Amino acid sequence: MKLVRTTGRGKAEAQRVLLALEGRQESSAESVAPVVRKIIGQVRKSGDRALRRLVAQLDGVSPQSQLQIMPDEMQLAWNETPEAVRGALQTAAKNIRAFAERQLPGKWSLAPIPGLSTGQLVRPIDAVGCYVPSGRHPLPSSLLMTVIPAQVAGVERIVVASPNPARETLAAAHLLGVDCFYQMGGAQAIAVLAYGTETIARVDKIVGPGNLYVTTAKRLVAFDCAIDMLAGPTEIVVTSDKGNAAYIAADLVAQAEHDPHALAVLVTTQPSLAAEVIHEVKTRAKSNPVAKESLHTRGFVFLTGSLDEARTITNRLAPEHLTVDSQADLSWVRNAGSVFVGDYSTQPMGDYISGPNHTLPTGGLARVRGGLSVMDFIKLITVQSYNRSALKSLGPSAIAIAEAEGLDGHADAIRSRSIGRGKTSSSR
Ligand code: HSO
Ligand code: ZN
Repeated sequence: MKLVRTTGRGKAEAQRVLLALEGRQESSAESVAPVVRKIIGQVRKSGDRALRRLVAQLDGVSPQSQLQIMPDEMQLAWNETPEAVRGALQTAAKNIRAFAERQLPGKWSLAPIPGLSTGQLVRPIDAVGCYVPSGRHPLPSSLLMTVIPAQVAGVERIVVASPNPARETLAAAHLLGVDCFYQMGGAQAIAVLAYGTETIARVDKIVGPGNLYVTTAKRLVAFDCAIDMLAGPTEIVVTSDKGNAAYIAADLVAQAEHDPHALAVLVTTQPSLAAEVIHEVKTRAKSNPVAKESLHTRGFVFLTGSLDEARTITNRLAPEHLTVDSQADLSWVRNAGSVFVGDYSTQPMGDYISGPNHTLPTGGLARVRGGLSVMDFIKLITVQSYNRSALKSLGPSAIAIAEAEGLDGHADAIRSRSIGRGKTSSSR
């Protein structure tokens, strides 16, 4: 990890590092965009035929096998999954579901004046696609994290796409009762979800993490099909003066092992903690080549002159995962995807089992949004209902604004309900 001092002679360099990190999302997307655009074009033009070819070529799915995975196959995967993993998946699912249920907003109504009722309805999106990557590691946990909030929201058609899904991923799908699972991945899967083929209907929104091809495809289809967010490599920031160096190092290594481009940062005012963590990380990453690489290139320890500065830097980084020392720290946190408090709240617990979603904003997106939630799968539809006297009471104000905007048709629509008011004095 690279030690960055924010005081003394290190100040200017620290600013440069911070500025670079603030703009970290600008990715290598451009390099793969032409290929991805071509794949999307082929799927849109030739549908199933193109999909078959691309899936055979790029996902290694044999041309004979069915792209749709049938429920009995998922059942079989469940049966063959070790008891301990099944139990763990059940516990995780229960906690993720309870958390999502608590997040679900309700319908309500409000009467600004007698005779006018305004309110909101909560409606699920009709159809969503959950992308579950199976690159370096199969991620059954990501299936739980995307499908469960969609189910809690009441989404009717949930389509899961995953290339070469692992047994555990299929088992997780069985546990949740997923009935629409396609083995397809990469840009071709995103294209199918966004535009459909002769046999697979399109969805309204695509969620879930993915590699550079998936992310680029999501960006390219985003005008035609909603997406959750453009998720980049995993990030961890630990902002601590009192934490245990070994625990902090273990958490840094844990998230760093996801990706050679993962970002792992410690922000502290304590030189001794900085030194200990750097030392511990070195030892712990030895046997973990991916973590070793990312910690070497994208591992930073910011040693600041004050707590205030440590907090400002943390908020400027707007990390995906943030660990702080105590509950009191929550008061200064403004930008973070998910916060972990204290020595025992190790981040992998959040990745798997606690309940909050692990699909989180990266690349500074935590400045403007939180993690995936039930809110990503619903719409708030507003409603208003007037009786005649309420229209009479608020109508003149609306007419005044309509006239100020020069929109006579608007004013007339209100007047036509004969609420007993002619043109206002300001009318032309
Ligand atoms: N830390 C990842 C999620 C994950 N970890 C899945 C293990 N499996 C992004 O939040
Ligand atoms: Zn993780």
